[in-house]
Parts: sequence; C-alpha cells; structure tokens
Amino acid sequence: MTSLFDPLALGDLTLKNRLIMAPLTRMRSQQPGNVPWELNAEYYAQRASAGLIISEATQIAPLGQGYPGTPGIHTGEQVAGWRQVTDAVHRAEGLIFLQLWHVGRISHSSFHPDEGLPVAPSAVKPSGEVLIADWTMAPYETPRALETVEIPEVIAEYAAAARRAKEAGFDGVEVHGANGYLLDQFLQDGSNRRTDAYGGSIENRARLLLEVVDAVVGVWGRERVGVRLSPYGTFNDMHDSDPVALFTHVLGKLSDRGIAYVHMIEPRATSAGGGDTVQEGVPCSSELFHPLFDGVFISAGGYDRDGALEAVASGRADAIAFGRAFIANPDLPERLQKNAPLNPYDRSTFYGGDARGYTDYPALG
Ligand code: 8OZ
Repeated sequence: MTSLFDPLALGDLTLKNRLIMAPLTRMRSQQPGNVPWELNAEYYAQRASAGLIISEATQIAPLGQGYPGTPGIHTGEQVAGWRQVTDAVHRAEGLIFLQLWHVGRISHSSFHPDEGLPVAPSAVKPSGEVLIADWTMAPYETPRALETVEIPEVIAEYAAAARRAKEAGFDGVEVHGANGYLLDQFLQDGSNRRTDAYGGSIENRARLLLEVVDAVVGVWGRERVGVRLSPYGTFNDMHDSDPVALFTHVLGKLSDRGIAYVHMIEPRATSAGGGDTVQEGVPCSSELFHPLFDGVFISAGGYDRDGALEAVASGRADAIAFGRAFIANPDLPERLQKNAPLNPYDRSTFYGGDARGYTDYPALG
C-alpha cells in the first residue's frame, strides 16, 4: 500500500515524500516593489522537508496583483529576490515550484494606478470588499472586459513570468487556475459572459487556461508544469452552472497534454483563506476528477494526518497539500511520520507583518 511518506515520481523529478507545502499567501514581500527577500528565504528553507514546496501565489504583472505585499515575478529585482529563496531551499535539499498568478477582477486600481481598472473576462463586479494597497478595505471595482486582441498579451505575460521563474532557479511552475482569479473567472460561467472564442461554450471558456498552459509548457516542458483548480469553489464570488461538465473537459485536455500534475482544492474547503471548518455533504473532487487525469493528482483542503494517510493509501490522491499545518509546523513531515503533536496556527499572523507567526514556529527539539 502506498504511504504518504513514500517517494513520488512527478514529471522527471522524484519527490522525497508526498507531503506538499500548499501555496500560501503571506503578504510579506519587501516594499516598494513586492520583492522577495531574506525573511521569505528563511521561511521557505525551514519547510524544505516537504516533498515539494509550491510558492505563494505570485503576480505575473502589475494588473495581476490583488493584495498588498504579495510578491511578483515581473521585474529583475523580483527575480533576484526569488533567487535567494530558491538557493536557500536547494541548500536545504528541497524542491520549489513558483505559482503563476493573475487575479483579474479581484485586483484594484490602487495597486496599479497607471494601468487603471482591473481586467476580467467580463465587466462583472464580484460582491464584497477588497483589501487595497494601503491595507484598508474598499468595495470591488467593476472590471474592464479584456478585448479579444489583448488576450495574446496576457498569455505572453504568463510566458515571460515562466521564463523569469527559470532564471530565478525554480524547479517548475504551477499555473493558478483556482479560487476565482483570472483563469477561473474565464472558466466559470458566473463570471464569463463573453461572446467571442473565450466565452460561451465550455470549450471556449477553457481556452485561455489551456493556451496559458501551452505557453508555459513551451518554456518549461510538460514535466515541470502543474495546474491548480477548485471545482465548486465559491471563494471570490464564483459559481458555475455545471462544474462536472466544465472540469471533466478541462481534466481531459490537461491529461492529453501530459503535464506533471493537477492540484485540486476539495469543495469541502472552498473558503480559501477564510475558514477553519470542513463542510460535510459536498462533492469530492479527488473522487470525481482524479480518474480523468493521467499524471500526479495532488489533493488539498483541510486534511488531517489520518485523512491524508487514507487518501494516499486508497489511491484517491497521489500526494496531499497542507496549508495551515505547514504554516505552524516547519517540520510537518517529521511530525506526521512520528505522529507527534502539531503546533496550533495563529490566524491573526497569516497575512502581513514580520517574522512573528512566520519564521518563529518551533521545530521538534
Ligand atoms: C487567501 C488570501 C489571499 C489570497 C488563493 C492566493 O485563494 C489566494 C489567497 C488566499 O488562491
């Protein structure tokens, strides 16, 4: 029977275990410029015993930013900053992928005064409020719908970011297609009202994600590319009229492309960043969608030790991503292997701030 602690072949890499550090927004890059620095390098290196680290979501361009203090991968300074991170992780014998992110309508013009309004598939404003550049809350803006002729520019931004990720020394990249950001906004019909080749049918709504994946594979090769998805996710005001049909199509197309992995957030943990509870009685993505994808399937969403062991032993998932548990336990694989107690996490230090609640969680003595 396969164990969570067994190695895993992922593309042309071998992960030392099946515990993945989930991508975690922590809003601690250096200002001005959203530049990763020493503190971030220390944090990631502390967690290098993960089979694979997936970096926090990282904006590919100024319009891709949606929160203060999140890092970018569109300037030379940011590449140099990330190089410190990847060097530190590699010195600690870890592997790290960069998560490529464009938030679409979840952005705010305060992050990019020169570019103006956020862009999206359609001019559909999400409900609720957003944390803007000065760390206060403001209502969302109604985004500007991207013109069809602008879409190749967005794809080119992903490709350029993928090239910079290579320059920065990452081991691969994950395309963030989840949680109500730009690519998910195109996928789901609650946010995509387009009438061109990127809207309407499922094939059309999936087109941008697949073109971005193809562009990124063009830079990295298929064995170093993964995609994160969140079927049934409702975070960021998302909804779709037929998630099974939509994601069945997407998984088939990703499987045809032979990418290294798909990474899904279970609908029971749909509140991305917001909640601590696991909902019961909701669909199970690893059951529905894993059978449709030939590569490695990573599952995320409120797993505890027993749940993770069971999911891997049963084959429902090949690896499990942990978020909150990795925030509070830099040595999470060792603790789970020994069935040792876990440090509790402190939600008040998740987003922004300094070393407190970031690099000061203790490892086992
Ligand atoms: C929580 C807070 C801010 C951003 C995601 C990148 O949901 C995020 C995120 C989560 O994927």
